[in-house]
Amino acid sequence: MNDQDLLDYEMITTFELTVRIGINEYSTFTLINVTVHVQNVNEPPKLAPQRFIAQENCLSGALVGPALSSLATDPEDDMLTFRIDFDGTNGLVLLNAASGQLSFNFSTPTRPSGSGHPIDFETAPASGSYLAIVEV
Ligand SMILES: [Ca+2]
Ligand SMILES: [Ca+2]
Repeated sequence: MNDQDLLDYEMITTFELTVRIGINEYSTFTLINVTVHVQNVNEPPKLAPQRFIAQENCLSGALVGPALSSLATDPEDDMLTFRIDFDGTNGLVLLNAASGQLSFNFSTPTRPSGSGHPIDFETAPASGSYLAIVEV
């Protein structure tokens, strides 16, 4: 935990102090109340790296994992949108911007050429990096 995590608007919005102002080692003093208001900061959404398993020979349109919206959280509960920032699949995977649902798309002309199914474990194990960036 970082020190900055100790001051979280989503956990506490204000806190109060009583400050003693004195002279001569507080033989004479005044007490004042100080209220500190914590200002909210829009923090980015959180989503741990995900690893999904796909069945070979699946149909185009087959879903890949659960919708990322069901896994991502945002401290302010902002509405999240999703996009692929880097595509190591050459267009084999689509991402729904609203739900974060990944699905296969075998109709794209940019997919690697070959005679078999694009997801065939024995002849051409499809591998790639599927990196999804969650943005608010
Ligand atoms: Ca916040
Ligand atoms: Ca946020």
